[in-house]
Amino acid sequence: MKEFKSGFVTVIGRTNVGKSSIINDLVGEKISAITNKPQTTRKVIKGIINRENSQIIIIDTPGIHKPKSKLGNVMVEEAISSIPDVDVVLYVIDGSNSKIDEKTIEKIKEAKKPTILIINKIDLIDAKKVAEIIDEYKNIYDFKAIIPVSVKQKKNIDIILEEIENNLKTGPAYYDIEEYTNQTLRDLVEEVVREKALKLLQDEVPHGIFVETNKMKTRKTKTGEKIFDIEETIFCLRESHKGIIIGKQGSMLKKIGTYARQDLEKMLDSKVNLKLWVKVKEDWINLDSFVNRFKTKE
Ligand SMILES: Nc1nc2c(ncn2[C@@H]2O[C@H](COP(=O)(O)OP(=O)(O)OP(=O)(O)O)[C@@H](O)[C@H]2O)c(=O)[nH]1
Ligand SMILES: [Mg+2]
Repeated sequence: MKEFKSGFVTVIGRTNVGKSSIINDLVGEKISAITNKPQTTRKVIKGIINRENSQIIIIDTPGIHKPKSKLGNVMVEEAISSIPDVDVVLYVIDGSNSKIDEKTIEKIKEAKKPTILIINKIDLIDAKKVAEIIDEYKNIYDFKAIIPVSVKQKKNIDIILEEIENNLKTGPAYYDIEEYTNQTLRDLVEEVVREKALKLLQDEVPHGIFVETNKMKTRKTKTGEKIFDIEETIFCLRESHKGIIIGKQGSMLKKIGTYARQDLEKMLDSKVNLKLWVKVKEDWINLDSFVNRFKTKE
């Protein structure tokens, strides 16, 4: 019998390269929000992948960017500081925008962890370009593997797991094999609402929101059907943003609610009665009391 392997893998890279898309695909469940806006992932989220001969705990991190707030500082710090704690690093770049990020490469070199380079979004480039990127990156670091992938076209995603497994050591399953994330149900619900708001809102509004669960209860309807009563508050930075989030006669909030409810009903396999509130919390992205919630370590 093959020895059972296990270990922790962090997924790092610039914002918007597709880290969360890759993780959701590998985990097979939606645990992390995906949007075309930068800085979608706010906090470290763990996904658990159970394979026949291994358990891989994969960590989604916020994208590396130039921080403009305390929240931004924490986000980048969380991504970088995940590296020393893991067994394998997945470094994701966007094939259509593959400029070398010296600072991150420097961190990877310092950490000396087995690192796999993922070139994502190869559906947007041709084979010649892929070969050029591989050549370029081969020369800057001794990656354990370089894997060109496309989440969109589901290309080469399974190779990622094989390469991770190749670089793991013998070890036990750390989590129950029924589990697929460390996120609580509340966290997952908040992430769904935040994703819909992020997708529907424009400009600076999305970056200033966060979502908090006020209530989550199940009950039986008169006909005996299970239903979740969920109330979430969307916090934003300014009164003007609040107006935008609510929209004309509540139209935007209604849209966010409708899309979120559809996803939640699938996720919870139940009817959902979702109520959304909007509140202003001025400059929370620079308040330690709020920003510290996004830290995983002291
Ligand atoms: N064309 C193309 N788009 C992709 C692919 N993978 C992801 N995307 C898109 O890229 C955008 C960003 O994806 P995310 O998974 O949110 O990226 P991220 O790296 O987690 O971003 P942050 O959380 O902000 O750091 C989304 O619009 C995805 O749909 C791919 O293989 N091809
Ligand atoms: Mg992300």
